[in-house]
Amino acid sequence: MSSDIRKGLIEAFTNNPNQYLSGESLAELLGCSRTAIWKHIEALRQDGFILEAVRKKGYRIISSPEKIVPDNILFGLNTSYIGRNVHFEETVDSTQNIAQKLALEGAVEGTLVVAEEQIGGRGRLERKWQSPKYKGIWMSLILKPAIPIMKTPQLTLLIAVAVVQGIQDVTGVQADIKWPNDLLVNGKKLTGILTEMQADSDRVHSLIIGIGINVNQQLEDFEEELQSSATSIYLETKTSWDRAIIIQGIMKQIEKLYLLYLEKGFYPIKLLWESYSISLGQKVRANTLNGSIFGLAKGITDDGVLLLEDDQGEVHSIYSADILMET
Ligand code: BT5
Repeated sequence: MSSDIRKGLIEAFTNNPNQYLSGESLAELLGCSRTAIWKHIEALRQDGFILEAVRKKGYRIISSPEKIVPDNILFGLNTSYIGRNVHFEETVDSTQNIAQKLALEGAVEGTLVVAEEQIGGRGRLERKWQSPKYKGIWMSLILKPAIPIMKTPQLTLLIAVAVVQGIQDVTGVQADIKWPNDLLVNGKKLTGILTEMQADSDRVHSLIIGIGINVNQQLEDFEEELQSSATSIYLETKTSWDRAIIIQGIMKQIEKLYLLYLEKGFYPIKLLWESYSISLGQKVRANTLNGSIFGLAKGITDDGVLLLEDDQGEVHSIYSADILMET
């Protein structure tokens, strides 16, 4: 069956919320027969959509299915290109690997890879990222900004702001950002972001931005070593959440901030980032691959690099590190 008709149907229902759309008008809109429309409506129903059919009025979608399927993300998504091309899989090693491959094959900007489960989910420095089935959002987004490599940290910070805002819009949970990529609630990790890239010597071809969000985990869903350091939206709100709606909220914020970034540069993003940051103005320890530096987190540069002033007054530029907050 044609996936264009399926996409078109979902878009038509999205654009006409709560309205009945007749088989005839849908057939005309999508340039196909009424039988084709009927077949696709039945297929949507089998995939878990709840659809109402009323004689002489037409069809109406009452709810989309609970499992994450691409259609759930598409139904109600109001972005123009971020997250509109969804590549979904039930179980993967890492969504990053799939997005890397798609980017090499020329995937369009805004392509989103989503999985219900990762068995080789990773953090920075090949650390493990726990990604239990049906519990969280494990996704990778492909962006293709025409920027030099040294500016890519800006995008990690942009995504962190967008994810904070998206989560807050949909669930009310307010997370803080710990430089560069952690979203914390009361000091516990809710989200991790991993930026990888495909580039030649000075230009970025594709950024592959991995976002892992703990959504519906209960405490026992976390492996023991994370139970005191991690949290989920469920644990913060005592409510389970439809992950597709959260993805939509995040895609909307990413598109908004990304367009702002492309038009106005990093400055407005930097201001927003600073307003959500808990690292700035604090004494922190930065564990880098070249050793550990203790000092005052003074700010971030226009490239998204952290500035740390040690006790001797020397200011260090930190490109990549784990930050420990010391109180
Ligand atoms: C990160 O690394 O925080 C980036 C995580 C990115 C995950 C996404 S999911 C979709 C995409 N596909 C992937 O394969 N990855 C991306 P880092 O700052 O290095 O933190 C890793 C550390 O966080 C681990 O060593 C654990 O201590 C902790 N951790 C692992 N799983 C966690 C979870 N689900 N919730 C909270 N903390 C976790």
